[in-house]
Amino acid sequence: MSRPLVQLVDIPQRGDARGGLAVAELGGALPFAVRRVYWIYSTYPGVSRGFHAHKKLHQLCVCVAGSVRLSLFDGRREESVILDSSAKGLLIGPGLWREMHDFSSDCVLMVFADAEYDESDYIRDRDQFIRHAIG
Ligand code: T46
Repeated sequence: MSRPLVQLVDIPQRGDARGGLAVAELGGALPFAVRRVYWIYSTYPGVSRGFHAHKKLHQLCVCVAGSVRLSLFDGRREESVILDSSAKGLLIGPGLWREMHDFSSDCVLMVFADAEYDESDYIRDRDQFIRHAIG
């Protein structure tokens, strides 16, 4: 049985009578030390993003508002997941082609990464990715 591509982690919820509060910390929801955080928001209707893989980067994606569908492809299998809760994070390691589709207009996708931005870590050509993934 092969390992699932979609790896979801629970984000502890510490909300109370005042409202919500979610925590992603090292050793908890975060399995790596964070060196960069970015967020994707105000995505225009019908737009899809991603269409690349990373050679080394590890990331945790949390949809803190709205919803988005993420699809992951390892060169052989494809799996898809809808992120619509700040209580779940999607871990994406290296060697996975990712695409983001169906952004809601209010979607805010927050991404925690274990390295600074480095364009040389990206594989943006799908055929090149497949060769890289399955040899
Ligand atoms: C990923 C998915 C989930 C930077 O200068 N610094 C950054 O930290 C990032 C993330 C991007 N950029 C630049 C590079 C491009 O010129 O911003 C522009 C848009 O980046 P990109 O087209 O790669 O964005 P997405 O939404 O397709 O992919 C992003 C991340 O780049 C990627 O690592 O896994 O979100």
